[in-house]
Amino acid sequence: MPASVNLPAVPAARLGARPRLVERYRDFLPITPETPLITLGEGNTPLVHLDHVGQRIGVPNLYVKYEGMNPTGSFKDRGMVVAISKAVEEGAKAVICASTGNTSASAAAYGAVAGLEVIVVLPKGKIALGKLIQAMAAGAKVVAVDGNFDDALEVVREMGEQRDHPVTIVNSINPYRIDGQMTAAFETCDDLGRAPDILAIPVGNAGNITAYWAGFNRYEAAGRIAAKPKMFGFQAAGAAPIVLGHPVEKPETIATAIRIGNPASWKRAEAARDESGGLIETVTDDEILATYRELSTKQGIFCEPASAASLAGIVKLAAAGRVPGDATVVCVLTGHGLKDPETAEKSAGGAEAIIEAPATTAGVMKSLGW
Ligand code: AN7
Repeated sequence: MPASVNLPAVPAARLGARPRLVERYRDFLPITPETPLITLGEGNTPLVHLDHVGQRIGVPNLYVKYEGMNPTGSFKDRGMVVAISKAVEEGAKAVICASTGNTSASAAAYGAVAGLEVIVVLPKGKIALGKLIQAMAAGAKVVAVDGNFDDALEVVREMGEQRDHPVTIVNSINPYRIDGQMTAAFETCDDLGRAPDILAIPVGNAGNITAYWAGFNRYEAAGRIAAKPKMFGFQAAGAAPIVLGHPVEKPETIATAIRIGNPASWKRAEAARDESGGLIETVTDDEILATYRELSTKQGIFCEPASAASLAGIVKLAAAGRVPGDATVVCVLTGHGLKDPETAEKSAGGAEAIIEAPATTAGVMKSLGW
């Protein structure tokens, strides 16, 4: 018998130590015996206590859920693993999404392993470099359109409706995306042993705030938690349609991931806010970048700018006395810092921040001023 037929299976006990996301939360997901088991090891992301920042702002029970630790570096993998698995189950050959970058990186990776054709429609020139490269590396067809995310999503909606070339949309208007993303709320509760008092989250297309709120509701209904958190959503000041109460024609922010002027899940974000007694407010690019730097330099956590909006919002509200000091607060850090190397480099002082020296001990010591 050829050796390849005899490859040992991964021992069951080892799989049990770090169960697949869709297996761990199977009871809450639309998984059937026919759903293929596609996985890249998504979920199980760290809940990290923010000692330094928590002390500084007077909220000692402050945590981040570091979603940058997912396989493609963002929370999108939780929903994408379900959306792609269901697409395969339902016989799809091609998937498509509009994206500010992370959805496309995730769709490209999961589409690749599932053997699907992947088309990603992106706002030209507005995608952080790491995300663009990820989609290209995975072999997705990358289409850059002369418009913003909202324009790209409109195109994708229409592409999903035409019948000449059947294609499944994997944006968060696909309900399986929301189903999968609920698992982040489940993990947060399982790790804390309860729900947080406040869940802070960046809001772009508003799929994630919708998913967390659905997740907390499902967990409460199942008797796993006794109470639900207040949902605190944060939009970038230059891309804040929900806060303003009307679409923003030309959204602008350094946080390109949430540069969205007309969120698809607008109404559901408002419902999460109102049903939970929470809020959706703005943070400026300066506030986002200050928190982004503090996370890196004081906590060792490197996230992308959009992610820092959640903690930036809590920092701002705490300074205004609007976060109780005894509250357990979880801020979702949605994506990894390596996604946007250009902003990271600029924020850290650019090439000038690098000390040049001869390749000798004496030379390096001298350059350090020792
Ligand atoms: C890092 O990839 O919309 O409110 O096309 O990448 O669920 O849209 C990304 C969104 C927050 C906002 N943080 O989440 C896309 C896209 C990061 C993100 C959001 C996004 P939603």
